[in-house]
Amino acid sequence: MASETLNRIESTLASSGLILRGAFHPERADAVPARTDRHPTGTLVLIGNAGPEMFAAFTRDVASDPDIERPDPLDTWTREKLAEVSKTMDAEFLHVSDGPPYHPFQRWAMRAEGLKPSPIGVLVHPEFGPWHAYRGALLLAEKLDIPPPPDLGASPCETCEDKPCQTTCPVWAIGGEIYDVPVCARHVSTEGIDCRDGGCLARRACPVGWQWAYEEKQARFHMSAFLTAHGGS
Ligand code: B12
Repeated sequence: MASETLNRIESTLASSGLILRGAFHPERADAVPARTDRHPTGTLVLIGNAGPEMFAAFTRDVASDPDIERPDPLDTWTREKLAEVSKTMDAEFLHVSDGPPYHPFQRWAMRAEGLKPSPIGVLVHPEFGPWHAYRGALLLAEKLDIPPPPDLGASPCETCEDKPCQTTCPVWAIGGEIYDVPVCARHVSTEGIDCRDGGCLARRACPVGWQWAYEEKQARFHMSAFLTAHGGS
């Protein structure tokens, strides 16, 4: 990315494994909230993860800090990292889990990186497939010099003939018109051992970026967080 400020954000985040996920100049339709200091947001910078680095840094830090807040240690840790970088950059931040109502992170990601949603709603990246996520957004008052989003061409889902993400879920919780969260949670908490240990089967069925699929420890962590939030009874 062209801007010096973006380079500084990137190097400040480097040790946490968090990465830049694009930036854009918000317009009214983007529904970006005002900064608390009432300066308009000139640039929104998305921060997220892809590849194993963030989870490795998180587990290292959490192992050495028994006080990290549960039941959402990853949220607590990413908030700390976003707060640190915000302070250095005179930015404010929004967390991906703030809400409800939730901030439209996926819509912002489509704007920042030109990604498209898969049939199951998760945005598909041409390299990482569905194996990437967002952790926060920095709101900068300055209108940075940023390049236009990359031209990623058509979504890989358009040429995916079988669309296994739509047909793999054994209980049809995902793949249809809606994502049936109670059905998913019930299955994951009972006979869905494979989902519990390896992550959502529909997401794992994607043929794009499978080499970036989360390792077992990370997959188990996310599924356990999902069950903590959604019970599964
Ligand atoms: C609530 C929530 C859930 C709920 C689901 C609620 C529901 N009934 O769908 C629960 C907790 C169950 C859940 C589960 C998962 N989630 Co979730 N979730 C969220 C959260 C916090 C809010 C979503 C929301 O309501 N946004 C508000 C609307 C207004 O925002 P929006 O961007 O404008 O929404 C647009 C998109 O969501 C898109 N869209 C959403 N679904 C669909 C479906 C289709 C068919 C299409 C075309 C578009 C589309 O259209 C919306 C309108 O523009 C977001 C984070 C966030 N702040 O966005 C993560 C988020 C969407 N989840 C994410 C993930 C990865 C998952 C899981 C796969 C995690 C896992 N354990 O494996 C599962 C599976 C769900 C799935 N396949 O989408 C990621 C997606 C990353 C990506 N690559 O796109 C997000 C962005 C979080 C993150 N840290 O990055 N999630």
